[in-house]
Amino acid sequence: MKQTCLALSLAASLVCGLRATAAEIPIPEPPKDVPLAAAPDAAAQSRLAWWTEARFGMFIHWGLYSQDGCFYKGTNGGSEHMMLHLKIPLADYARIADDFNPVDFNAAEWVRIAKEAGMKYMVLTSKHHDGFAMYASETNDYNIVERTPWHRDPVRELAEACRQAGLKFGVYYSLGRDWADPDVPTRDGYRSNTWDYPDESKKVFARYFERKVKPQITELLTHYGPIAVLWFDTPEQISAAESHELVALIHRLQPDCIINSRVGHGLGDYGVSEQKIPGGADAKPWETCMTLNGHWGYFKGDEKWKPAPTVIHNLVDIISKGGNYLLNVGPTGKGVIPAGAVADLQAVGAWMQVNGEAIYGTKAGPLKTVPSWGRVTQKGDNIYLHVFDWPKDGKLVVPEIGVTQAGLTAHLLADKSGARLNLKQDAATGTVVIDVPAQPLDPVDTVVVLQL
Ligand code: FHN
Repeated sequence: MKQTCLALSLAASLVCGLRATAAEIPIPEPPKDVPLAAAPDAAAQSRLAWWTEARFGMFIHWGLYSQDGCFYKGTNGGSEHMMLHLKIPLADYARIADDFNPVDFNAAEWVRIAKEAGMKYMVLTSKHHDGFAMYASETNDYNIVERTPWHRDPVRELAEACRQAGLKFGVYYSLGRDWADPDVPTRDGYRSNTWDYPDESKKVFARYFERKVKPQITELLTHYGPIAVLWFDTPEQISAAESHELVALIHRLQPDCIINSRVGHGLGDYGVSEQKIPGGADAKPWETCMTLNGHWGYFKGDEKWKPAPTVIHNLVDIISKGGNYLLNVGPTGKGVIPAGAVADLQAVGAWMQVNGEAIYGTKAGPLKTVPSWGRVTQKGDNIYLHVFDWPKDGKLVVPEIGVTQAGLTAHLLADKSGARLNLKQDAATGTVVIDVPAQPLDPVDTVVVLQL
């Protein structure tokens, strides 16, 4: 009797465990980011030159969790963390690979979508928290080439397609979370695989670091040509010495590869701001990474795409504060970027086609205050006034540009005639008032160029 009750209660808990509702499943919260310990030195600034010019990139979360939109056997897994949320045994989760066959994957198509959106770099998940390598890893066979019927290497194909299209290619790597390895502890086990490997006290990060992290970072940096970015995630229990060792390894293998701050312990070339845009500018380089809908990995049914105007305003806001924008798409298990995401990115690309000059290679504008009508970026002697809210009275007031000088000129970036706009500058305050047409050229963001 006792045995039967026990069996029934275990079965019930398993079924209940698998039946988590979407409401109970939290969207992954960002790790507590450690700010960069120091501003980039000359070598880092040199490495970052292309990245600062690029400003806008595509993040791609693609893995076994994409197979059925973060659902597992009909149960909502909530996100790319579905293995954790549903506590799917590794042996069962690995079987997703048996049917993972993205026959519609086309690297050139993904790169075309990114390029036409105005994106200049791409970062693909090479290994997410589930520990499954989305490339031909020699460290173990738990990878897309050996364990799926597809037998292809998307890191190789995307790296090549990016090179051919003139985009930079980088890889995301989950550093302190790996649910396929017995030696990856996290704080109180909160993001560990405690269902296959229940005893956190037995887990030794250094063994995982030697057995998997270093060999995989080495093969990513030696088998695929130039890797422009190593985008680490969730450093968790890595030690300072291991973070330093990892940075040294990367610089030894590919000195030009830039590293984000989630390599841990204040190291890295730039800081990460996940899903949020900081209030003010930051002297140190930083990047906002953001989902286009509500999920990183492809999530069945999430069609809540950020409208293109929102994406454009986010991009301009970020750059006006000196940051980069890494915008995420989650392709399906068949290797297709969802149509809603593509349509969004096409609309962003149309705006970038006309206004890219005011984005690429620009930095935070010279204004002391954020104008009520929009944002300001700068490149050399050009100040780009991004006007979101067009003035009703035909007068664009630019407060305190910090310089008062004769010879200031203004024109509409989208007006190919370059026709000058009348302007007046207050000698005392430096405030400039520009006479602008009754209607904006672009309802989302019309750019007025103020030339010093
Ligand atoms: O847990 C991950 C999450 O799945 C996703 O990869 C994001 C992307 O920055 N990083 C972690 C959450 O902060």
